[in-house]
Amino acid sequence: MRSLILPMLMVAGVVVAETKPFPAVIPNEKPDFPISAAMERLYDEWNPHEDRANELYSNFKYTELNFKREKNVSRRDPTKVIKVDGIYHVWYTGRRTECPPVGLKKMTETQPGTDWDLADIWHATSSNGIDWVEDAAPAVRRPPKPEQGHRSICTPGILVWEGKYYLYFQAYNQVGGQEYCPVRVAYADSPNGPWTHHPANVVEPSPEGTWGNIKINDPCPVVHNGRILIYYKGAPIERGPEYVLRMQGVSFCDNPLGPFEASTLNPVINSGHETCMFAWKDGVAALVALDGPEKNTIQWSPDGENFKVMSMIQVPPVAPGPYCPTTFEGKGDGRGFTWGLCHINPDGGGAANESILARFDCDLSLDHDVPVFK
Ligand code: AAL
Repeated sequence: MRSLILPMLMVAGVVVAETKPFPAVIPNEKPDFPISAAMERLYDEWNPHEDRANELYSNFKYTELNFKREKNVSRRDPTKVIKVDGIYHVWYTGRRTECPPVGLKKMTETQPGTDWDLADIWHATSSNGIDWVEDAAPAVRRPPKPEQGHRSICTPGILVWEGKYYLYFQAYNQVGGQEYCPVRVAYADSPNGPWTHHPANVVEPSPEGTWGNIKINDPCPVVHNGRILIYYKGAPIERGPEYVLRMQGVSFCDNPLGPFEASTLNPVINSGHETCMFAWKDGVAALVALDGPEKNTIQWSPDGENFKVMSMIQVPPVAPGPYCPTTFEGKGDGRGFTWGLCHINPDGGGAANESILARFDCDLSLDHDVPVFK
């Protein structure tokens, strides 16, 4: 609300606020003379000192990873990076097939429909976060038929909880536009495995007729207030323009093997494609990219359910997996991150080509004395 002690002018009996030119030195406080709607917003919604003073704003720099590009080999949707005994670890969707994706109508038992079809979960390690070495075989393989996920397991999210490791992933029996896809989990005592498939679904699509009733994509675990939160993208049956696709919800549990209980407020993010949530101060932040009216923003929520847009970002990483250890500490002191891995579709088509992994560098960290990439 505009201050009540505005300088007033009497014009033909009508009281109007005195206008003034906007000063060259941007005032710290909202001026008490008329300003435009954009300048009102600058004070009410944003920060008069621009994004350089905004801790949740950053630019992003990209570097391709050192993996050799091979025909019909795809790497995408990396987890967060974790560091254990001085070694960085990441997991991702890995596809090695006899041909490129042939589309949903032509796919066969051995020919993939999409880039994430006929996939397993692969693992790579690094001593410096720059040079990566991929294991010789998948870390978690598709389970045998008829177990859920026998066609493809993909788009993993890592959780470190009480000294154990949990990989959540999309589990498809059939990949396609309208196919049922719950989240499953595999667990291990070491990041090097061996991994054991948990035999039940841990996050189910939401009930018939609701926003996430077909698939749960991109499971993204965060620890907040002593609980495990799994964020995900939901997809309803596509029945025309009234359906807003690609919103994100959250489920809670105290046990990493679930079953997770959905927030009654879902969806909690109205935009975005792949999920990227991380602990920030005593709440949860989300990097929201690619789709929806609030794409290319960073948002924050004190409770993990009610998010506010904090910054607008340019060229954000796609499917980001940041290195942010505080995300699993659950101490209410999330410190953010300065780098991570993401994927790129160098040939343009998201579902029809091989993807590659890249490293991004940024400054979404509370631990930098001197801001970089702002
Ligand atoms: C990804 C994710 C989900 C989608 C597809 C594979 O980047 O959003 O996992 O289903 O693309």
